[in-house]
Amino acid sequence: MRKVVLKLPLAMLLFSVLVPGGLLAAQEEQAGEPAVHEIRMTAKTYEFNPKEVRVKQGERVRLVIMALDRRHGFEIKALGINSVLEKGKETVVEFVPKRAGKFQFKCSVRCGWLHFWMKGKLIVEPADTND
Ligand SMILES: [Cu+2]
Repeated sequence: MRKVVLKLPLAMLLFSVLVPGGLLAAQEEQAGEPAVHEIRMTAKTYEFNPKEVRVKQGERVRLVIMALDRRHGFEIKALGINSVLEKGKETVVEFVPKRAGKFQFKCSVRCGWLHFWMKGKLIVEPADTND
């Protein structure tokens, strides 16, 4: 019986140590920091998933992209973004889209004969004007 009583607080302590991300997010919200729109993506020969990413003008966007099979790249020329995606790692690409529109993203590391077809679309919707 005594063992159980002793173990429970330890488990709770461990849990709070293991989830600092969640605690951090809560702190950010309290401080009035703008929310981050996080989107997880994967890249593999020859496609991005999702192929179409929808965000809002003026919001902070965080793309977390995992290259599954080899090194790829992620480029949005119009926004001056170009990152190398190392195989098996998550690459974080953060930006705030200033204007609405459709922007092509594509692989910027030659990854095979269909490399040039490895692309997708970022759709930036206009910021809400009715609030
Ligand atoms: Cu490529």
